[in-house]
Amino acid sequence: MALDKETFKKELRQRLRENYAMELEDAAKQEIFYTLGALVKARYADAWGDTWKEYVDKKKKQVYYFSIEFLPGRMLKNNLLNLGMLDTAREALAELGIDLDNLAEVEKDMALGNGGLGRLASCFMDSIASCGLPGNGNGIRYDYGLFKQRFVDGYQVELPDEWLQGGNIWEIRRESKAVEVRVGGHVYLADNGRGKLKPIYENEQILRAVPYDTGMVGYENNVVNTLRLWSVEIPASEEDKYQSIQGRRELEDLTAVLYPDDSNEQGRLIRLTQEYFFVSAGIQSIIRHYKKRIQQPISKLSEYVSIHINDTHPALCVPEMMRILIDEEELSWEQAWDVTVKVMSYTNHTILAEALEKWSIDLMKRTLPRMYQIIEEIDARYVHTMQELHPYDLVENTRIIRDGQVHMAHLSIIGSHSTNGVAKLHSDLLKTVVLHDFYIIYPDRFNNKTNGIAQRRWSQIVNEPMSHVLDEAIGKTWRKDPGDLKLLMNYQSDQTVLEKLAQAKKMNKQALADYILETTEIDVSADAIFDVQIKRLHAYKRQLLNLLHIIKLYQDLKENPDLDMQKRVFIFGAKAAPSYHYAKVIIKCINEAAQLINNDPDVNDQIKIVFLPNYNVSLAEKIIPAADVSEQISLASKEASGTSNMKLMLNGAITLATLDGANVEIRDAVGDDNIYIFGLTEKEVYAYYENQEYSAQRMYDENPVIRRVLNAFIDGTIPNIVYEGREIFDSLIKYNDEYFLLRDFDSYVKAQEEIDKAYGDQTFWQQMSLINIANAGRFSSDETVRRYAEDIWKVEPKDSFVTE
Ligand code: 26V
Repeated sequence: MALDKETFKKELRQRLRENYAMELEDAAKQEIFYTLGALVKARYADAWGDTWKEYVDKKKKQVYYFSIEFLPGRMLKNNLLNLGMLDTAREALAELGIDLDNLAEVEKDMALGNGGLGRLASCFMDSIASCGLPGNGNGIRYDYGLFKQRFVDGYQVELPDEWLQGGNIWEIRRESKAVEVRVGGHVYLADNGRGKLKPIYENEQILRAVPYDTGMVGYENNVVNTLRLWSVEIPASEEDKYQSIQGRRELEDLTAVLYPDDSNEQGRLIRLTQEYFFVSAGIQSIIRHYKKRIQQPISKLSEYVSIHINDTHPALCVPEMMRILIDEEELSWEQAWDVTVKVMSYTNHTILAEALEKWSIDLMKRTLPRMYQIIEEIDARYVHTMQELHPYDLVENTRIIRDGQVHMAHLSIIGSHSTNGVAKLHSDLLKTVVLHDFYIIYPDRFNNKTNGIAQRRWSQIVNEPMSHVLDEAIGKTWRKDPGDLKLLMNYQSDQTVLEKLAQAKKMNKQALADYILETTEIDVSADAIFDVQIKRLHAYKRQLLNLLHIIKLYQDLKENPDLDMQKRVFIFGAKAAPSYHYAKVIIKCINEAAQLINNDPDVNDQIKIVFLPNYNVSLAEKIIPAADVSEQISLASKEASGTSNMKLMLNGAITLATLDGANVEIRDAVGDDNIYIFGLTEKEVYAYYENQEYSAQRMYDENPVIRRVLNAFIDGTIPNIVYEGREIFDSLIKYNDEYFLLRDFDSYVKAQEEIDKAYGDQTFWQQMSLINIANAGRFSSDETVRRYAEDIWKVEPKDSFVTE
C-alpha cells in the first residue's frame, strides 16, 4: 500500500515519541535514522511473513546461496526504493528540513566481504528477491567487517570496522532457530544396533549457532526473502566448560572477524572452522525446516531444495549433507550421494593458483574429524568408479585428496551437478585449461553464467541526475526492465539528450570533487577527465601499469609544460590484504607519486592523482557516477569477470580495457568504436607461458620510454620510496615482470592518447557515453539470476511474475 507524505511524517513523529520520548525538532540525526529504519522495516514485515508462508504452503523449491561473504553496503535507500517509498520519503523529509542523503550516511556499511565475490552475492540477493524467486542467503555474521583503511605517511594502516556499534536496525535475532555445531575431538564408528554404523564423538566441542535474519526486499513486488547470518555463542549446556575469560573469548572469536585476504590461501584453523560453522548451521536449519514444514521423504530433497556453493569456501556443504543424510537420516551411501549431487551446485570465481583452497589432511582431521572421514570415502569411491573409465593420470589429477591435502575445488566439482564460471572467457578457460581434466570427466556439468549487477542500486540510487535524464528521454520502464535502456540508442544524435547527460555527469563530478577536497585536501577540477581504477589491490589487476603511465605523462610534462593534453584526474580506490606486502608497496608508491605530481608547479594542474582511502560500497557509490574513464587493465586471462566494469559502463564511463573477463562481453555489447581495447590477448599470454621467451630486461634495454619511467622508481625522481621503488623495479626487471606490464605498456599508452584526443571532441565523447549506458542492460543481475534459476537451481518465480 502506497504511503503518502503526510502519513509518513505523522508516523515518523509518532515512532520518535514512542521510542525516544522525543519530538522531531529535538532529535539527533542518529535518532531519526533509527526511527526511519524501524518505520521501513515495519513496512515490509507483513510481506516478509507472507513470502515465507507462500513458499511453505506451496512447497516451492527454494535455493540457498551459501557464501562466506556478503557485501550489501548501506540498505536504507535500497529498501526505500524497492518498497516504492524513496520519493515520498525524500520529499516528506525535506519538508521537515531533513536531507535524506545526509541522513542515510548515518548507516554503517555492512561490509562482510572483501570485494567482487561478496558484492556479487549481495547483487544476487537483491535480484533474486526482485525477480520473485524463492531464494535465501546463508553466511556468517562477523562482529567486525573488512578493515577500515587509512593512509599514514603514504602507507596503508588497518583499523577495525566496528559496524555493529550502535546496533543494526535491519537484523532480527532468531533465538528459537539456533542449532548446535560440533567440531574437534575424535570420532569412531560403532554399530548402531540396526546393522548400520554410527559415529561416536569424543571430546568434541559444541558451538551454538544463532541466526540473525535480514529481509531482502524485492523491487515493488511484495517479495521479501531472507539473508541468514550465523553468530557463535556458548551453549547453555557447556557454560561450565567456559569459565575462563580466555576460553570464552577463543570460542567467541570464531565469528569475530572476516578474513581480509582474498589473494592467498593460508590454511588457517580458525578459517576452516568458520567455513564448517556456517555450512553446518545452514544445512541443519534447511533439513529441520524440510522435515517440519515440507514433510516429504528425505530422498526427495532435491525437488524442494537447491544449495549453491559460492566459491569453494562453503565446499563442506557436500560432506556435511552426506553426514546428515547418512548419520542422522540413515540413508545408504548411494542414496545420500545421489541426493547431495542433485542438490549442490558450484561457482568458480578465480583461476589464480595461489587462491585455490586446499587444506592439509592433518588440520582437517584434527578440526573436523567426521568431515574428513566422509571426504576420504568420497575420494575413495571417486577413484574406484573413475579408474574403470579413465586413464590413471586423469583420475590422480582430479581426486580430492592429493599430496597430503584436501582440494576444495575438486570436492565442489565432484560433489555437485553444476560448475560455472562467471564470464564467457573465464568459463572457457576453466574448460580448456584450469579444469580441463574435470571437463573430460564431466563435460555436462560445465556452464557459463556471466556476472551481473543490481542495476537499480547502481543507477537509480547512486545516480539520480542521470536517472532523471533517462526518464525524460525514454520514459520510466528502464527502471524495472533494464533492457529498455536500449531505447536510448534512438537519441545518439539528439543534442539535447547528449547535453543533459553531460550536465548530469558534470554534477556528479562536482560532487566527487567536493568530497575529494574535503577528505584529501586535493583540489581537482570537474572539467578534467576523471579516470578511475577501483578494485582490490592485486598485482594481476595492474594498478602499477596505471602508475607507470602517469609517470610517463609527468615526465613528458616536465620536459614540455605546454604539452597539448586534456586535464586528467587519476582516481584510485583499493585496499590491500594486510599480509600482501607487494600490494602495500604499490599503494605507497602511488601515494608518493601523488605527493610529487600534485604539488609540482611545472605540472600546472594538468594531471592529479587522488588515492581515496577506505574504498568500500559507499565510496564506490560516490565515485562511479562521476567517472569518465573506467580502467579494466588486468592481464588477459587473470580477471574472472569483474563487476565494477559493468557499474562504470552503466554510468556512462568509457572502458579502457584488456580483453579479459567480462570486458570481452562489454566490447561485444558496445562495439569496437565505443571502448578502448589494448594489450595482449589471453592466447598471447599463454603463448608466452609456453615458449618462455618473455624478457623484461630486453624491453628495458631497448625502450627508452620504459627505461626512463622505471628509473624514476630508483633514481630519486619519486621521493620517499627508497626501498619500495627498488622492490617495484626488481619485480619488473630482476623477476621478469610476472604480469607482463612492460609488454602491454606501449599499447596502453597509445590507447590513453586516443582517449585524450576523443575527450577533446565532446559530442563524440558524449555519444560513446550514451551508447555505453544504452547497452548496459544486458549486465543486469536480474538476468543472471534468472539464468541460474532456470539452468541450475530449477526454481521458479512467484506465480504473479510468470503471468506478468
Ligand atoms: C579468495 C580467497 C582465497 C584464499 C582464502 C581467502 C579468500 C577469500 C576470498 C576469495 C575470493 C577471491 C575471489 C574473488 O573475489 N573473485 C572475484 O569474483 C568476482 C565475482 O565473480 C569477479 O568479478 C572477479 O573477477 C573475481 O576476481
